Amino acid sequence: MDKDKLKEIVLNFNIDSSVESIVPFGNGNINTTFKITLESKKSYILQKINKYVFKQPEDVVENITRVIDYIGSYKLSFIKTKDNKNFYFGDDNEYYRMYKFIEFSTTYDKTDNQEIIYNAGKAFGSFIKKLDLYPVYSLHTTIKDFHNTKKRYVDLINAFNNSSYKDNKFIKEIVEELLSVKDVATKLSILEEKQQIKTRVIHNDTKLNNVLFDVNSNDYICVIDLDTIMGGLIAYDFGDAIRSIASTKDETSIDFLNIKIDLEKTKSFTKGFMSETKNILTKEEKESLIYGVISMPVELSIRFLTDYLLGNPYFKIKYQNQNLDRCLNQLYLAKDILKNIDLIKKIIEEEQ
Ligand code: ADP
Ligand code: GN1
Ligand code: MG
Repeated sequence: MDKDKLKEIVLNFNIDSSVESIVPFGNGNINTTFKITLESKKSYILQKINKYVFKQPEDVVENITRVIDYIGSYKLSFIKTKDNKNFYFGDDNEYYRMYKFIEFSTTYDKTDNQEIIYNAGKAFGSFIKKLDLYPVYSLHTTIKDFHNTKKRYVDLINAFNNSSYKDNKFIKEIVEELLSVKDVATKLSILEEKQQIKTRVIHNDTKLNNVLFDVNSNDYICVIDLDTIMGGLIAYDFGDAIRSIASTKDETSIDFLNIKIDLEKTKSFTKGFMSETKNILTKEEKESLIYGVISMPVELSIRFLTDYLLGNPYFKIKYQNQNLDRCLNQLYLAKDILKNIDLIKKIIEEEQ
């Protein structure tokens, strides 16, 4: 984006000096993020909210505001606009928001450090615990059917049948592989549909790089990227984190044959997560966690492939076939998870 235009946007927020630098920041797949440094040396995060993904950006900001206010003294905080709002609607019809830049923080796309992984478990676990009593239906649904794996299958088949790839042997084989695990991957969606597990406030996007860590101590500072905070099953957050954190390779790897589930990492994350949540979870929620571990990589594989077939409107890509590679990455991970399912189940049970 044009830097002069960005500077103009920044001027609509309550800041006390002029902009010294604007640099693209982080590795998020959805929003467009910049680090802003002022001449006064104060730093901020400016984000353009992705309108294709979030159809009602005002609802997104409202949810985040409510949750931050409810938790109280949360490290992530908005900078208000000059007219006292938590977002700015530009003359380009885009929505922008600004956060205080959290100094001495870092994020990881991947780590082999078990202490950081344990702390990531604590970060997401404590976040959910703090929101245990928050009235779930008072939050906006920012993306409908976000973790409805059953619906994700329907969307994939529609995209495939309507795409120019429908006679492509390679893509067809991937779709068939995904369909071969449909029963086990949609088990959670069905339990949610039948309301057999508690719907609670969850984060819904528990990737490792959505946790800020203290650069010096490795402690977590806070969970960020609260755009999808809304009702869901605890197993979605748990499973999404395991697929992101406990893989031997990161999500962008194309070293497919070496993508495996790392059981030590699974254990460290589970320990941290359960140390915060075990006293608030119901028996059914605890028993459901394993299904999250299976369904989340399958669901994400489906989402990446669907996006690829539609021409990549949703996830940002750095090269043309990236969403196909991401789909394969998650599919290889899902297959290895299924092979190790009894061991993973045992790890979860040991921490309850
Ligand atoms: P996306 O929805 O695109 O993933 P995020 O909200 O996760 O966007 O932000 C992208 C990245 O920006 C994060 O992974 C993190 O590195 C960085 N980031 C976001 N907010 C802050 C903040 N308040 N302070 C420091 N870094 C931040
Ligand atoms: C997106 O925004 P980010 O990069 O933290 C996506 C997640 C996916 C993830 C895969 C709102 O997360 O659901 O799991 O990419 N977020 C949204 O990398 O769709
Ligand atoms: Mg993010």
